[in-house]
Amino acid sequence: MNSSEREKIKAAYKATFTKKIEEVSGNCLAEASLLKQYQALAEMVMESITSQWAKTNTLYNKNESKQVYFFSIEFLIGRLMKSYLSNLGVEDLVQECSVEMGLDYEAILAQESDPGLGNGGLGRLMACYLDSSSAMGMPAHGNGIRYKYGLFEQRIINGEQIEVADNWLKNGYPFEIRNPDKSVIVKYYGQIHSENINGNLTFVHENYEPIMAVPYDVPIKGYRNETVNSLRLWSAEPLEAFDLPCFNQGHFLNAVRHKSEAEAISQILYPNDNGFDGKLLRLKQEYFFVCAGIKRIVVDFKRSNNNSMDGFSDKICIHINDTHPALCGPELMRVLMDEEGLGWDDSWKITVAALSFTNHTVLPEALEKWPVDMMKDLLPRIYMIIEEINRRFLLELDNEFPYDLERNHSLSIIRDNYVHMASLAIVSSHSVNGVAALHSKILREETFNGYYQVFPNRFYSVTNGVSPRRFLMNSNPELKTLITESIGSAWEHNLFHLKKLLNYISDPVFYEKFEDVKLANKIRLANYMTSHNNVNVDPHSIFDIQVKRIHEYKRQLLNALHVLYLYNRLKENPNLEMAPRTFIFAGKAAPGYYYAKEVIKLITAIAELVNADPTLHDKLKVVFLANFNVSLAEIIYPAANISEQISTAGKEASGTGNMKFMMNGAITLGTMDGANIEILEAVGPSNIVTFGLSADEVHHYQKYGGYRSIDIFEQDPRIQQVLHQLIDGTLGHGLSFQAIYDSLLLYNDGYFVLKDFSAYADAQNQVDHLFRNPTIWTKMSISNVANSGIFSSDRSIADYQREIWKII
Ligand code: NBG
Repeated sequence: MNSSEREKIKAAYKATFTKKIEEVSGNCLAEASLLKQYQALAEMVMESITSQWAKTNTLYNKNESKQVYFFSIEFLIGRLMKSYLSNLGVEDLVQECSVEMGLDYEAILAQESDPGLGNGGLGRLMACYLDSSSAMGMPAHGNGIRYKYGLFEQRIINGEQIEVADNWLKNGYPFEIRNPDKSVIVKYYGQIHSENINGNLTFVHENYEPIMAVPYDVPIKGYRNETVNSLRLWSAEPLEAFDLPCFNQGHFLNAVRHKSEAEAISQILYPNDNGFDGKLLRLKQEYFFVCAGIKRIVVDFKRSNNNSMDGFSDKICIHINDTHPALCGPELMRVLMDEEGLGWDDSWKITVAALSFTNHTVLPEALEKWPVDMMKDLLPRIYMIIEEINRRFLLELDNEFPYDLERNHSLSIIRDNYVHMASLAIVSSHSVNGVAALHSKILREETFNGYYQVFPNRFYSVTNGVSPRRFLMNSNPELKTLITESIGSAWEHNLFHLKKLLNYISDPVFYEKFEDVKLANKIRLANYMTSHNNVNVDPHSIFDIQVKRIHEYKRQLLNALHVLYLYNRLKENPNLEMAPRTFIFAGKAAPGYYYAKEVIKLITAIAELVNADPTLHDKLKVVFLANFNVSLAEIIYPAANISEQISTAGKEASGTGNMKFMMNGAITLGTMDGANIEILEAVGPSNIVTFGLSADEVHHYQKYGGYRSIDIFEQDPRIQQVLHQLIDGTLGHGLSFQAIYDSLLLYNDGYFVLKDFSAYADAQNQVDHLFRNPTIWTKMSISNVANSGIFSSDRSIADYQREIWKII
């Protein structure tokens, strides 16, 4: 495009935007608020996407290519405006025009609320997979719940986490289209009876409570291509908003009660990450989006397939993201048998061929199981089908492993009066995969070993990935420009091309520019910390960052104890030679997770102690950033020097923050856990710092004992000092962290914090030495960016396509 063409396009954009402002606000541009400016821009974006969306849908409706549906209880999509603009290829233009019109582009974008429709990695992974599928022109859609209130907003008040409801829809959401014509009725409770209709045994559901599932569709636009896939989020509504007879009889409250009971289903996201909350409402949610999603898929499929279900599993993949959508198995069976009139065997064949399952955790407390009575009562027909699936599965087991009653019982989907959702998902899917090599190995050898012996060919491994568009190009535009200037733009479509950066590893000019980019990003984060935390930090200090959900297994505690130890060393020797350090933490604790909240309190208490101490001469700073979410994450990753990935080995299925940090040039300081192991393989041992027990060692201790935390305590004066400080008032008058202290000593340190402490302190020392040699450090940092191609979610999607969905 030459410059006069560009000027013409800009003039047209400005005119349309001005007109749009009038339409959405009834005011002229000069008087329009930032919110109205954002809404006007959002409408323009939707207008330019919707025709491509319609075209994509028409193409898909012909059923020519196989389509994938991700069923997930979470989709942590983050703000979308920037992605849309950049995927449309108009971001520069809009930014330029905004400046020329005297508007504040960044402030306009900041009007968008961050849809908190997920807790953490599991939901964010889905968002990255949708982004990648569209970027690769692959038909894949999301199917989930449109929570009215997403994950709570976290405030830190007096050092403690306070939860505030996240009313993300308060100003409306411009990127969704409500499609009430595609609503589905979901049936709960009631009774089932069988009838002989035309010689066929038919199951009839009576006296059920109907709830209307109304879909809201969000377009997922591909990067600089024509593909627009859909994220379908279901909202619960009553069939009749108002019970008129009830109202007429004067029972006003009862007349609306039904409405709020129905809406409750999509009202809130359960705030547990890697944890299970066996509430009835959660089970209702799980069936809600499964039932509605499957119904629409079947209706759409049949419409373009001469009203027949033939070839369904050749064209449709239903992907079960963790166990929450495991009811997909029995629900698809129900539809095929009760609504489509197929027999059990045909239905089962289709079901297993259509379903695939990804497991995301091995923590026993996170594995879902529902009481039989609850399931039977709420979902009577589904429960019948689960029983039958199980009966047939046990028969097969009996044939294969006769007389092995104990083992066969342990594999039963229904056991000890619970329905085990992972078992259900494994038995009804043709594939089961873990999310990193180590995790998949643990699934095969431990967690699901019994199933692995029965279905050895069902097990796969696909290492997670993250969207390079969101987590590199859009969040670190300076680095993007530098990379493209150096190696051309092919990497934007194939992240493996980043390897070409290795040619610059000894180029001083590139070095300097690379360091400048990192510094600029650190200054941006430092400014954020000044304005939000009222703490001034030195942007030249090591930005050592741990951001993720707060969980015992992720061991923020290990990090915090080490900070306290470093503080003690500095107090003892103020001339201690060390590079200044800024320890940055962020992450939410589940509201009911007392211990995790204590850890937040501990970190903020340490921050108070350290930041206020002038004798440290700014060598040490500690900051806890409130309300970690996707938008904050986008500012944090580009500014990191150190990426803390210090979970107890064997517990973190993969981690994806580790990949986002790496892509932005942070050095991983990590245990041999999850995808850290593959990061080590990708960058080589000299570009990462690892430490601590291996998963095998942890497993061994857990199985056979032999670890006594008290022994470590008694032998290590550093640990003694730090642990005493937890309870002796050092951290604030009247503040005592007895629960943490007890967990480490009285309850024998279940996450091996003390066991790994010494190795961690050594690793931190190593980091300090490396950082003090800028040439080495920058080289390590460049290597990390250059070798991060494998962690693009485009690669993960390609793996899924090939291995699991068998899309050629
Ligand atoms: C999380 C794991 C992470 C993993 C993400 C995405 C759950 C249940 N699991 O390690 O803890 O990266 O899933 O796979 O949230």
